[in-house]
Amino acid sequence: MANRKVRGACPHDCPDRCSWVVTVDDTGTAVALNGNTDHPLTAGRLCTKVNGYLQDRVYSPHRITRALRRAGPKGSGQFTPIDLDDALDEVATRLTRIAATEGPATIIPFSYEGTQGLLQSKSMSERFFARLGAAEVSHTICGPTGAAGLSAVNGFTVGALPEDAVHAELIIVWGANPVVTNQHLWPAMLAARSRGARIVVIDPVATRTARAADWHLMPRPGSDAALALGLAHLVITGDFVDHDFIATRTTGFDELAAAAADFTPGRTADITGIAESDLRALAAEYAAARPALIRLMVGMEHHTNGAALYAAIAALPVLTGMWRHPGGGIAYHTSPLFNRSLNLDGLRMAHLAPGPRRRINMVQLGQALADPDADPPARALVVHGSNPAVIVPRQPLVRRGMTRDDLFTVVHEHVLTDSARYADIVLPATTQLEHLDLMKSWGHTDLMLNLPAIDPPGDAISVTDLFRALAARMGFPEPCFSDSDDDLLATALSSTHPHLAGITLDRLREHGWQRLNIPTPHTPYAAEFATPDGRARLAAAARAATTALPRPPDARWPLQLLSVKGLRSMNSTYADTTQCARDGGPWLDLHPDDAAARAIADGDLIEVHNQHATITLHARVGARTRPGVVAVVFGAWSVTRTGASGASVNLLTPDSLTDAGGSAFHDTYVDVRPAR
Ligand SMILES: Nc1nc2c(c(=O)[nH]1)N[C@H]1C(S)=C(S)[C@@H](COP(=O)(O)OP(=O)(O)OC[C@H]3O[C@@H](n4cnc5c(=O)[nH]c(N)nc54)[C@H](O)[C@@H]3O)O[C@H]1N2
Ligand SMILES: Nc1nc2c(c(=O)[nH]1)N[C@H]1C(S)=C(S)[C@@H](COP(=O)(O)OP(=O)(O)OC[C@H]3O[C@@H](n4cnc5c(=O)[nH]c(N)nc54)[C@H](O)[C@@H]3O)O[C@H]1N2
Ligand code: SF4
Ligand SMILES: [Mo]
Repeated sequence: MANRKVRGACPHDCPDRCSWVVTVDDTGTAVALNGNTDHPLTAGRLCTKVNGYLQDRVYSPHRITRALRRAGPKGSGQFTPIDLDDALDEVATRLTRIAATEGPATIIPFSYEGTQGLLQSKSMSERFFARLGAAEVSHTICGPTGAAGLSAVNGFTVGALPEDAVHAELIIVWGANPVVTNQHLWPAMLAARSRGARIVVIDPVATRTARAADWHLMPRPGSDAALALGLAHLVITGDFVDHDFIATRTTGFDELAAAAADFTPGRTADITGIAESDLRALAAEYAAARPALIRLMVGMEHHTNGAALYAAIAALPVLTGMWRHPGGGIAYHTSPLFNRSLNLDGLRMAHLAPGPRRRINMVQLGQALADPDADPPARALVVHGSNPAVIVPRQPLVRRGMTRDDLFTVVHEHVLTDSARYADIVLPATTQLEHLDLMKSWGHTDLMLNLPAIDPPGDAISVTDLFRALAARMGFPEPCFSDSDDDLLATALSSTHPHLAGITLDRLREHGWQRLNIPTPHTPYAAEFATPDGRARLAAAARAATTALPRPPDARWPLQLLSVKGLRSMNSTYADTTQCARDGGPWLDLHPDDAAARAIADGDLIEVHNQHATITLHARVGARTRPGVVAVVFGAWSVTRTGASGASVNLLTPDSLTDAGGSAFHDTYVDVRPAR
């Protein structure tokens, strides 16, 4: 029998959402995983991380294929394999008892973006926890802060489509690192460059994208609202504004002009650390481009004034009328196009909840877990598709909570992550090659079908099967808990929204993906904005002025720590792999002035410390950051595969919130010293 080819899609929390093809031999073994050559953005290429998916996850010797019961102290990683049925019985019995005696609100489900498949992450599990009346964890960590800032001005977050970058004459990559985090968009930017466009990067760190750009500006972290208002001031005083656009499509111009007037080039230069001459040059270049495109992603939102930064930036394409032009304006996430068109409510069935549910902000999971006097206290934690012991800020508190003996913890995983080590019961999860799923994208507009290619190894169970099995054991009578994965797929697609017109399951099966019905090029605000009166609200950008000033320095912790995404890891996924360990990291990027002041040389082992914790890393001394700013790749686990202690950066981050309730990861101040 010849090899079979099965179409699927990468499950990761990555805007590229690659389309892939799995080659399966006649023994049912996946022998190759390749990017789909038919998909325009994927263009036949996956990435460094996922090229290793077969050996690092699917067939990894470290993969969990049996259920495990804890056999040592929490966190020790000592487990005994048990039968899957026994494990499911135990989980069902414990959750039933906790719900009956302590109340269902003491049960905390924690899932995040390990897989972005709608079936695996947003269907049966959501129905189960709604029906149980468990606490509900708000997914605030990635995107909502930036989205709040953009929609405050535009009324909606979707702007230009990333691939329309090719039409731009100037591309400002503002607080984003596409060469690492959005690799399949970068070629569209390079195509624009080959047609004469310039690429400018605004980032306090000299990222790979910054190094590949035509011009790199390095502002002080968190000073971008001041930068945007300073540019707005130059655009207004230089009369680079689009008067007709302002008169017919906006409100609040006078408020914005008044607020921006305080951000003279001199003062803006003082606040941002960007030279006055550079500010003037950037404003002139921006205003002259037809059009200019600003690419925003997520990393920049992790400041206390995160939403304000995005709102201030949103003023620039409004003032200059950039939204009139294909490829002009701002490109941000495309996922709302799917959210509004697919039948997600039908998947989730939130109405199954017996009443209003307790809400916990995921940023403050540590408080919910560790506080014995919380009303109510946490009694169970059920994790799938996430690694809270690494990705949530203020880890000392999260881990203290996860160590509690009176907390029953279940983790559904591929490998023994930091979080899994704290579990009472670990359940083996299927990988993307072993389950069906429907995938939306937050970086393009193609809906994708992921077909299972191989059988799950051992006792590995999908998220949908896991929660069906628990619902059956717990006696939930609703027929929706018997829906098959095919039923769920049909539910997701049952919508009359025009974006889905012509998209059928048959077409998805045949091609692997289907583009939403969105006009190309996409000029969403050329005629009107998505606000009630159709006008952009410039007053929302003006309000950013009140939070635009940087925090005064603190002598105890003089260095601001930025934690950024890594080339060889996907958040904390793959941090355990040998390919990720290849460059010897994680490294702390340190400016030569800051290194010299502390007698630290390149490559030295150093301690990074603040009031929360101390972690040990190697210093990488160079001009990759501004003086006073240090940067580290986020995602390392505390316990690596070899058992050595790694350096999880979230041991140092606070659980303070952004102005839209997200995580202010970058609100982290530290000092460094040579390791003793
Ligand atoms: N290889 C890889 N790809 C990924 C991921 C990964 O872990 N690895 N993660 C995925 C996920 S979940 C996400 S959300 C995206 C994130 O994608 P990005 O947002 O592109 O990535 P980040 O590294 O979080 O942040 C981008 C940049 O913001 C900069 N920044 C921080 N503070 C400021 C500031 O105040 N001003 C300015 N101008 N810049 C600032 C940082 O220095 C950083 O270089 O990437 C996705 N893609
Ligand atoms: N300091 C700092 N912290 C950050 C960030 C930062 O930039 N700096 N970035 C933040 C951002 S933007 C994000 S999005 C979050 C990411 O946080 P998470 O979404 O939690 O990301 P991962 O660390 O990749 O953890 C996902 C886990 O899900 C598992 N998984 C994958 N597929 C499946 C499946 O099908 N079933 C089950 N049961 N499990 C599966 C993986 O093995 C992995 O361990 O981290 C946030 N934390
Ligand atoms: S992680 Fe991103 S770039 Fe890599 S294969 Fe998945 S979607 Fe493509
Ligand atoms: Mo993210």
